[in-house]
This record gives sequence, C-alpha cells and structure tokens, in this order.
Amino acid sequence: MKKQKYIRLLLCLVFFAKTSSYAQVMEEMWDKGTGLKEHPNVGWFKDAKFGLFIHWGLYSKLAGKWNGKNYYGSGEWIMNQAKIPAAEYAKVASTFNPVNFNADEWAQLASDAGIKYLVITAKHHEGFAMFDSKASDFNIVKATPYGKDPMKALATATAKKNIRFGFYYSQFVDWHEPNGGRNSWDFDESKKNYASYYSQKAIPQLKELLTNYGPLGIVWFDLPGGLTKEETQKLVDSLHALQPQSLFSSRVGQGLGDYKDFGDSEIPDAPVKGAWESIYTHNDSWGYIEHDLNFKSPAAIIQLLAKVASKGGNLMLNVGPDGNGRIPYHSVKYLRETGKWLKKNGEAIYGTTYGFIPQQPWGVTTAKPGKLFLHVFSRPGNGKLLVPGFSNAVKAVYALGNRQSVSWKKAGNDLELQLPAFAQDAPNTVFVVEYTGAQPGYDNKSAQIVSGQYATTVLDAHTARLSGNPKTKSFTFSHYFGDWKHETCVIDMQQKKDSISFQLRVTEPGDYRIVLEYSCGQEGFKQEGVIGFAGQQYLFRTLKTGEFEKNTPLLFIKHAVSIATVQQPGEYTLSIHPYQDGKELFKLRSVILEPVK
Ligand code: FHN
Repeated sequence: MKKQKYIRLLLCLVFFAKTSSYAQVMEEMWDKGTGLKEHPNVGWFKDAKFGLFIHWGLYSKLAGKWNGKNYYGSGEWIMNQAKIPAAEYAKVASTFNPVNFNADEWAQLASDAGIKYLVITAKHHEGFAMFDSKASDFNIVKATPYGKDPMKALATATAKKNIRFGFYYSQFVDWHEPNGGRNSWDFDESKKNYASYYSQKAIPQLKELLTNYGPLGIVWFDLPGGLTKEETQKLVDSLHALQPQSLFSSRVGQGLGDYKDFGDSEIPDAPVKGAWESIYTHNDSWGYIEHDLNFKSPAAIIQLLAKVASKGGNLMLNVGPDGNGRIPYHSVKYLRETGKWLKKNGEAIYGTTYGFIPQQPWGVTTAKPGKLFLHVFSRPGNGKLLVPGFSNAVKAVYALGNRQSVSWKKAGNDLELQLPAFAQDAPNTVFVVEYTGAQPGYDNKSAQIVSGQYATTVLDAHTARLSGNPKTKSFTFSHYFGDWKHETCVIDMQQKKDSISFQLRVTEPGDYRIVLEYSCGQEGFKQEGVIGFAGQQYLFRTLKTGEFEKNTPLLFIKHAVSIATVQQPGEYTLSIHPYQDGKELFKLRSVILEPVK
C-alpha cells in the first residue's frame, strides 16, 4: 500500500516538476506520522515550547534575486524557481563568504529570545553542505572563500547557552545531484538512481552530522522520498545507533518520526496530545530575501506562541540570515522583544500542556498540574473576565507578571475575574488560576461567549456542529511561493437540509452585527442562505470572491449580512442553511458577531 503511495507520489513529482509546481504533492510530503512507542527522550522537547529554525545556505547570498529578476516567497527555492542549471548555481559558492557570522552572537540572541532549541539547515534542497563534509566537496569548507565550518562553532556556542542543537537535512530533494530528488530541469527524473544518491551522499552526510557535532537534540528531516518503509526504517535505525537520544522529525517519512511536525505554518484546530511542533517563517520566506520585510511583530509572535502552546505544541520560528552571516535586523529586534515577554511570563509557556478551556473572545489558555494560565489578548471593556466551564474549586487567582492577587467569584461553573487595569494594547497579559482536583477535559464544542465587552466574537468553522452534507475541510494554499496558509472551512452546504450551528452563550443582551467570513466561487455565488438566531431568521445572498487554487490566495470576504437583537442573556443556537437546494453555498471560515455600539 505504502509502496503504491510512493509510486503515485513519484509520478506526481515528475508531472509537477514539468509544470513547475509542487503544490499538490507538498501536503503528502509533510509526513506527520510518528512511531507507536514514544521516544524515551521526548520529555525535554515537550517542555521546550519555543525553538529557533534557521535557513541558511547559498540562496542567502542570492537574497531573492537572480539575473536582475526579483523572486518572492521561499527564497531557498530560487534555484528551482529560476530553473538555474546545477553547474551555474554551484558557482555561487565561490562568492559565499559570511565573514559577519558570529556563532556566539546567534546563540546569545536565541538565549535572549527565550529559545530552548535551535535547528539549522545543514543541507537544503540546493544540495550544498553548510558543514565540513567528506562525502561531497560541494560544501562550505571546500567550495567557498570562507573555508570554515560554521556548524562546529554553532554547536559549541549553543551548548554554552544550554540550547539544544539540531540539524535540518533535506534527505531526498537534492537539486545538485544527478541522482538526487526533484531537479528535472537538469536531470531526467526517470533515469535517476535514488539508491545511489542515498548511499553516496545523504546517508554518509547524515552520519557525519551525527558524529562530528556532539549530541544533537534533533535531526530535522524534510520531505521524504525514494525509500520504502523498510529502507526508511533501516536508515532511522542506523542513525539512531549513532545518537539514540536524538529526536527525528516526522518528515523522515513512513510514519517513523519521533515527534510530529504539522505542515508549514499550520496549527491544529483542537489540542493534540504527544510531542509536536508548528513551524512558521518570521517574514514570508524561510531563506533570506532582501526585499521581504513582512516580519511578524513581537505581539504576533507572542500570541502565536501562546496559541500553539494552548493546543499543546511547540513553536519553531524561522529566521533567514543573509549571505554575510547576519540575522535580519527585524528578526533580532522582535525576537528580543519576545524574550522580554517570556522572561516575565515563561511559566505560562514552558512545560505547559494544552489549556482545557477552549479559545475565548479574550484569548487562550495553557495548563500545568493545578494551574490554569489565562492568556488575555483582549481585555474585556468592563474588566470582568469570564472563564466558562470551570468546574474545579479555586484556590487563588493572580497576575503572573507581579503575582498580585485578583478578585474573583464563582457561580456554578462560571469563574469571573475582576481584572486590574492594564494597557489595552498589551499583546498577552497572563493570569493564573490555582485550583484543586483533577484537570477537567476539553470540550471543543462548548458554548461560545458573546458579549458587548469585546470588539468581536469569532466563531471558527471547526467549532460548528454539522447536520446533513456539510463537512469541515482544511484548505492549503500559498500567496507568493511556498508561503503556505491553512484555513479550515465548512464546505458542502448544498441543500436546504444541510445546516450548521454554533452554540452561543450571550452574556449581554443587545444588538449584534452578523458577519459571515467566506470564500465563494463562480458556482456558489448569488445563492441565498438563511441564518437563524435568537428566534429570528435573517436572509443573505452570497458574493463572489474567487475559486480555490493552491498557488494563489484563497480570498475570503467579511460579508456583514444583518443585525440581530438579543433581548435576554442566555444560551442560543446560531444556525445557517441554504435557502433552497442548489450548489455549494460557500466555504465558510467563520461567523463574526460584533456588538453594535
Ligand atoms: O521545501 C521546504 C522549504 O524550503 C522549507 O525548508 C520548509 C520548512 O518546513 N520545508 C519544505 C517545505 O515544506
């Protein structure tokens, strides 16, 4: 079965190599499978929560430009995007001289940022080894004027700062090698001997990495291919024999990873148990691009970290140093800002598990035995913060920053905090609830709070109850190139009987604007739908946004369709269904409720 899957995959690869798009196969290559038995050394990884990913190679020198043309999206794919012949690309090495690289500075930055592990590209798809390799002369020591091994220095520098060190290694895709995966602009894919590539280059280099750089926290394999399950198992065993304590990412393939990596820039909708990681770029590219300055702000990083932790995972955030060895100014600055927040609030991130209270209009939660951490992104206008579904007895409530106690009251399973004043634009203010008793379970479909105290309540598609045909589906697409996005939508609402609903708890009566956030193609547009809420029905007609394609943005509109008046606080159901039988109404991403002021 697996073998058939790989043959299918390889055929797809040849096809997509020809059409210069790998978008379709990428999702299959993001192997998320792990072994049945948990790796005995996975504990540190689960607790670490914040990792630094570094993409650094010859592409960093090119900086998103080739022959006077600017490239956008994943900068490390420039060789593929511009279809640069391998021999010509190899010449870039003679100009690669990262004299500003300073391993101690990088390790210091990681430490200041609160990073617990660092993974750097030892060899990316371009095939160039950023380390001293006997297996291939196409490496930084032999082929560049720099002539030194930066990985040695980095292994030492990170160890000094107690940061676990790991290597990214592109085990199958190698555009430099005639027998490596996926360069079909130079080499005929059908004539390739992957086994020879593995035995001559990939396996010897992986062995070098696991032998010459001290203990590795992680070997971050990327994009499996060309090996059967048995062959992958053999590879894994031979490498684990060198360092049994080292963890292998799930992209080693065939379900043989030690922990799970989600797709690029992907967070699961609901908490996931076990060891896993979300990986994100800081700007729009993994590798350095001079003209890509679209960096996530410190507030965005801090909230992203909390969101990933609230689902139980680690965030590994990427930076792309330039060809001189400098980490971009904005990455340095914003990572240090993140570190300042973590210094005060790290207890609510490191060593936590997913929060048992699902996302609220005010933010998210993380947990430790006997403690629930409330990550408040939006302060309620009146300072009264409701934690619904909190059945345990409360011992104490306090602000994490200054340990000052916070007054609270409990009514049934409602815990209400009276928050102190704090800056409205603070990205994440953390409060701690200490409680007794066993940790409650997580209920993704619990009623969602709607209150005039927040600018909006967003009802995400994945929290909808479905009746009839509708399903939830995650759509993966990119904007520029390889800057993947993932959106979970409700799809397949075609007939009157196909309805979805959200359970709401309106704590304040009033007028609420209903905004539907959806994507709608040619087929679905101008169809009517009905919203039922608080005893009333509201009609709307769909607007066209665009079709779904993997290599273009999936466009969503925030379509304000009605105002609903809620007379009494209480539990309500908000439902949506097509007005009459027809085509798919839309791909619904969320329903947004905005109090009308
Ligand atoms: O193709 C690579 C890409 O360049 C980058 O290294 C990412 C990081 O997860 N992995 C692959 C795509 O998923």
